Amino acid sequence: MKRTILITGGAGFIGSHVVRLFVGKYPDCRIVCLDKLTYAGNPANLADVAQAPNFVFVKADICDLERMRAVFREYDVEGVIHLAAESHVDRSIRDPFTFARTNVLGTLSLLQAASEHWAGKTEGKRFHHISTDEVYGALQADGTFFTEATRYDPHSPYSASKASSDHFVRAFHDTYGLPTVVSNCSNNYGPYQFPEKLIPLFINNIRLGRPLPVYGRGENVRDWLYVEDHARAIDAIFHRGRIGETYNIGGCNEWRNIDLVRVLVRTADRLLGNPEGHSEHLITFVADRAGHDLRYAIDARKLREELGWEPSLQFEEGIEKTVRWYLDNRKWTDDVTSGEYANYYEQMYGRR
Ligand code: NAD
Ligand code: TDX
Repeated sequence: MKRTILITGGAGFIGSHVVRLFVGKYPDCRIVCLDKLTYAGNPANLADVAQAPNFVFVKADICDLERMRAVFREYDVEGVIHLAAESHVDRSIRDPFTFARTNVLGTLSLLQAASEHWAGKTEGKRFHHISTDEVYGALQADGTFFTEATRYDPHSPYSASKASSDHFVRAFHDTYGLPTVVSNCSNNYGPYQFPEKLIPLFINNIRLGRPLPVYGRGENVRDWLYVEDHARAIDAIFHRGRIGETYNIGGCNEWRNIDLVRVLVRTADRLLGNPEGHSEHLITFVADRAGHDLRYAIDARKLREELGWEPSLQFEEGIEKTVRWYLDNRKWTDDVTSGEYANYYEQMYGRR
């Protein structure tokens, strides 16, 4: 193997797509997927690459500094793509400490292990930190965008923890010369997303005839990107992005939640063979999320102009593929919504 790339959070939603892309595209690189396998991490997401000769799985907690040091030594890690995180805003409102621990202290452990292992020999090394557009706060519905120069203004415990981790990454670059790069992406959708997030939760609820809990009036706007396009952007930034830089990644694809939900209902009803409008009555307006950011929208010009990346899928095509995947893979959703998650769902939305 030519070199080892460590991908943290690789058993989660986006991480599994990044691992799949890298395992297939770089057969000469050893891809070490490190994951604690929290409720959001699922080995089934990696079933199709688990036997590949260049794939290694390590079950570990990024907060365990000694373990991170050992992993860097054992595999002589030369590149890191760091996705491991607690990622759900609603959970962060209920349990901010877990978010501070994993997202801040976990990132700090990895940075420390990388800077010790690479001390004095940073040539060819790279630490790519995966972050979110939520660190920039909220936009009004006024056509403005987040750029790489937008001031950080996080509102939720989740985005505050991600913002803090971003600051630590930049501090390690500026203080210790760690070769870092940061990317901030908008909302992802596609296969293998845990069904607590809007799109997979609603597809599952339509299938089961359960209410679709739209927060507030459904007027919040998100910029949606198909997950494989995010994975391709990470590939471009990890290999060709400039050290010390930040790259925004976005779909140029803004939707008000309520409009998106109507598209989901129409698409799922059609694919389920239901008459048009069959599941519309499931749309239920519920209490708004505390501190709910009104609008996110990314200006991804820097990524396009410097690295030539563009989203490849039209939204209609991406949504069709996504709804079809969840309907064709009911067992995947059923498996991850039983057990502990069933209790969580009940606490959040009440018994259905
Ligand atoms: P996810 O919740 O689906 O997956 C997170 C993964 O991290 C899981 O496999 C989990 O087991 C693992 N993990 C959690 N805590 C860990 C720990 N202490 N040690 C080791 N592994 C741990 O999340 P996702 O949606 O795939 O997001 C991945 C990354 O991308 C996150 O950093 C998130 O902030 C960022 N991001 C997500 C989105 C999005 O729309 N989902 C958008 C922009 C950025
Ligand atoms: O039941 C719901 N009802 C609802 O109206 C849920 C789960 C969500 N919503 C709304 C809240 C948001 O405006 O839908 C929008 C999308 O919600 P989520 O899927 O929870 O995503 P969001 O809060 O926007 O954050 C996501 O994108 C940025 C990811 O979860 C983050 O990890 C990522 O950083």
